[in-house]
Amino acid sequence: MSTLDARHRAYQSKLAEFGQAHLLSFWPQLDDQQRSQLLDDLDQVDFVRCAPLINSYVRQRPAVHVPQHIEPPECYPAAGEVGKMVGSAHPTEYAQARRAGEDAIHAGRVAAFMVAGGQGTRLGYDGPKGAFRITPVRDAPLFQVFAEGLLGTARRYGRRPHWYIMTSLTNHAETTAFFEQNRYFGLSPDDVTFFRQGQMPAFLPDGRIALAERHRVALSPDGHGGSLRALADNGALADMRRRGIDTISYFQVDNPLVRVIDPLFIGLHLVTGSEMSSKAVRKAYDEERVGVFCQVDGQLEVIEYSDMPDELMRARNPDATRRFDAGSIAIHILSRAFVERLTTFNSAVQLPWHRADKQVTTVDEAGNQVKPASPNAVKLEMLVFDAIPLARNPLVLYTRREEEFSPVKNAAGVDSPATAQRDLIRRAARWLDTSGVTVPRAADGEPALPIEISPAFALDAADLQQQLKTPPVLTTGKPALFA
Ligand code: UD2
Repeated sequence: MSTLDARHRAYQSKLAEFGQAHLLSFWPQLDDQQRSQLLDDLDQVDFVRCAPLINSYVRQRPAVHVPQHIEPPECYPAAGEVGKMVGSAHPTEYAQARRAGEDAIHAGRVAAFMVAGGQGTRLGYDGPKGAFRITPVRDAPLFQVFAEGLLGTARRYGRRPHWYIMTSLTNHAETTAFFEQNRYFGLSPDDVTFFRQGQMPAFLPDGRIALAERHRVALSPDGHGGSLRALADNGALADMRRRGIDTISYFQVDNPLVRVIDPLFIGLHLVTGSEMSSKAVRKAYDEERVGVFCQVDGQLEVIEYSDMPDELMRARNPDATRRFDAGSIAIHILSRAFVERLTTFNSAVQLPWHRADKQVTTVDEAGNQVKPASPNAVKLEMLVFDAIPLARNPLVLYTRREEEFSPVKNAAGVDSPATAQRDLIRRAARWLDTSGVTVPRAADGEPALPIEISPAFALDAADLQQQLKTPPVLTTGKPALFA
């Protein structure tokens, strides 16, 4: 019997046991290559893990837990807005925290961790999102911006942090090839570790796993919450232990303004004994599509924008400011020991699953592909911020949006390449202003030239001031590059 036949037989009984025998219904019509592809897809499915989820999340909607008390949390103010931390519970000064962060970076205890396994559907870009070109002068891709953040960190703090990058099955090969083609953007291949996240199948409402084609299971990444398990399963946590890394700086692939390694944030995390720390910005408007930090029945949590009760989303304080104003920008520091605690086999914690009803291309009984006009399938995802309530001493640090957050989500309009580029230019102009450089401006106050500051050249305004030996002369309309 061929290996293919043996695998087929094994799956025949396994799928029957799990009520998923339909996945092999087109077997007789498939050629050997397709058969092998189908079996490979089935290998990606953890049937034991899926079985209980089908009952509790797919066939019925999970019961919505309505919290009793939702309050705004206490957050650390943005650096620059207040000199000292608030509250008697946090007497340490920011300067001291920043030094602790710098020491940890210098000692090689900190790694960068980027989640880049998403499908980037909204942007409509065909390829890994990090390959999307974003900077205003060099047209450099997102990946390059982050790589240069690490080069700038090495220049400033004397140590180049290791970079872990989570991809998914669909974009892994393209991502690694892009780094190779671009010679790792000045990093060394030894500085970067890529690994793939887990996959989950899409389910039909009756609990059957959907086929995307006659020989393909409808699989998609299991959400950025899958990153914690993926760090463990792919040996990244063990690798960190070997390298002496105990602190993980987590960010998303879509935000070119991110500070990939921020000494103040890292230091606050360390001096307060936090296991998971998060950055927030003040929300731009009530309906902004960011999760909101809340104190839920006494515990710090993120409530996703789609789950936030309308009256709370719009609630105001007596002074007319927004009551729930701390928007999550998906930047976190995690202690390695915390991720180990959540993922170690004996005491592994399952993050909750989130159900999303999606339009998924499937096949009909004759094997023809069907593109649905409305949601026809259920996808399940884990979200990384669901780890916050499991952490000891979690904290939230406000930061200034214009300095650190302008994501590329949509092809046009809000959170698009155009707004991210505008914000990169505005930030560069502000940093130059602080350094005493005259920035030509148009009548509306916007910088009158494209400006780009590579994070390898300067990480923030103070860094730029030090780096500029002679003040440059900027000319209207003439692109200015600091790299
Ligand atoms: C996320 C947050 C939102 C806010 C916003 C800030 C959720 C549900 N919402 O919104 O509260 O903080 O970001 O920009 O998280 N990814 C993976 N694997 C996956 C899914 C996603 O690596 O399976 C990565 C993806 O590549 C990207 C990031 O996670 O880097 C964000 O994913 P998204 O675009 O689905 O999140 P979004 O915009 O709904």
